[in-house]
Amino acid sequence: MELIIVTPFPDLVQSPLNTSIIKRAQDKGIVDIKVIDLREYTTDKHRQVDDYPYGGGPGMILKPEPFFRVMDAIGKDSVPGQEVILLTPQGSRYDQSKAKELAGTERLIFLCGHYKGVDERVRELATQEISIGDYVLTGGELAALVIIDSVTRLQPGVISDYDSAMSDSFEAPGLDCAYYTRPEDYRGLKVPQVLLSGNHAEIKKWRTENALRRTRERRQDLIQSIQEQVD
Ligand code: 6GU
Repeated sequence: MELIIVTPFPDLVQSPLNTSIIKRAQDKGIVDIKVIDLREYTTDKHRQVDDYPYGGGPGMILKPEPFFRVMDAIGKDSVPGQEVILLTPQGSRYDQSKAKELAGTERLIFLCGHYKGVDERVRELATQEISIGDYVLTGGELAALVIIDSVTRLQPGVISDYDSAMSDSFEAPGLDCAYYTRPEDYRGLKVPQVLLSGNHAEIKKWRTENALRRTRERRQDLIQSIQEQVD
């Protein structure tokens, strides 16, 4: 899978991409991640990527030309089934089912918005617009990283224990249960006895109940949508 981030701030994404599981996925050749500096696709000597909005008002707007020139360079339709994603708080909200859908795409191109926004014509280049939640970020880079992380871990061979991914919160129909590792007793905080029992049926039952209780306490909205799926 090919992942391309187009941004005026390439430094912002480098360290997360070169660490831990995402780095290993690249080293194994499972994902190929490229970062394109939007400034390299400007034509003026100041390499300016933003400008004042027509009609006035506060804030700067990302200019259309650098984005169009990047897309000319990487081939707008060169990969069948590719998706061009504009990251914006106005996009549709990202979730695990969207992650699964995008995980099956041959090539994803991320266009990162910044400042007050992007020139409306940049939307012509995108096949979809995504937001990662109802809050405002300074730019689309962190959102692109969130999506890249979540689709990369779904690629076969990235996470060694497939079962570990499938029991995650949102893969299983609610939140995940609590986990413990050694020591058994840390400063008086004890591991539930059942997990030390070796009784696999009892452990499974405890985990199911623990997960359900958490979901009820923390995410009533999820209980409702699970209920609606059953009804
Ligand atoms: Cl994709 N971009 C920005 N700037 N803010 C956001 C977002 C994206 N998703 C949530 N907030």
